[in-house]
Amino acid sequence: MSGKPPPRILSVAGSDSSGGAGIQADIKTITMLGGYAMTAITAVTAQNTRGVQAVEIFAPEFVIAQVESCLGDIGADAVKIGMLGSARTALTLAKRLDSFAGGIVFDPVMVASSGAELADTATIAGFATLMDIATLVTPNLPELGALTAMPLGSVDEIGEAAAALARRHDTSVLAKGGHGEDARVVDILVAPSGEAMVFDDARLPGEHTHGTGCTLSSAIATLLGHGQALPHAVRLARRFVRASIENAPGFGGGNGPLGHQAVRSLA
Ligand code: PXL
Repeated sequence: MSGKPPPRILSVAGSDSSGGAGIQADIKTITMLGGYAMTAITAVTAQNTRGVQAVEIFAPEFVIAQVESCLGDIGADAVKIGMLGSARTALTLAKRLDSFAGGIVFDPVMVASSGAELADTATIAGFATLMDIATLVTPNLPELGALTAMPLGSVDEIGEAAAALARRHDTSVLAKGGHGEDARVVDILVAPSGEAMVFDDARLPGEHTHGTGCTLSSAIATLLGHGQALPHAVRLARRFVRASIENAPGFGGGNGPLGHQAVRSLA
């Protein structure tokens, strides 16, 4: 091998058989951004661009066994957490990662872009323990609303809700505005101190956005693994997501996948 070894990134998430979201989006993203991808699979979905047809959830012990296999040998520089499958997996994983030294990016996945539920009420309650140990939590607006029960009618209100969540769990929060209807996609990054940074871009045309949340969170984890500071990791990860949306292949009859394979360079 020449040069520096790649950052080792562990994705703890669910599998999307259609390759657009979940573990599959994570592996593509981590690889395209020069990371070494490892996985601990929490659940397997039979899924396509139109919806989720079936789900098998793995026992927490089996999820942790996968985490141990990775951390106990190769090790990891950063961890991305997505769909969890159960409250017990959330709690067990939080305990296992409590002493983890690298960055932890937690995407509090509740609902697939097709509308299918990917976390029940107990699992969402279990998110608190993972937010407590996360470096960054990346809720979209519906998730931020569910986690804070605060109004999200304006950029100011979204910033206040993100700051409340950041303070409560001593974590950074990236409130993602992609689920809004506005012509601009505004994401707000709030540090535990309440310090905020706004990322604002024109909304891209097209509805092929299946897997954007997974892609963004695993891109941030990979960039943290490369040693980027959090704000710059967020900036570059957003660029990776936007380039992937611009290169979406248009597959499937529903909300189609991104074109990770086409993003050769962030320059
Ligand atoms: O993007 C949320 C998400 C996370 N994990 C899995 C998914 C999806 C959305 O479809 O399928 C496995």
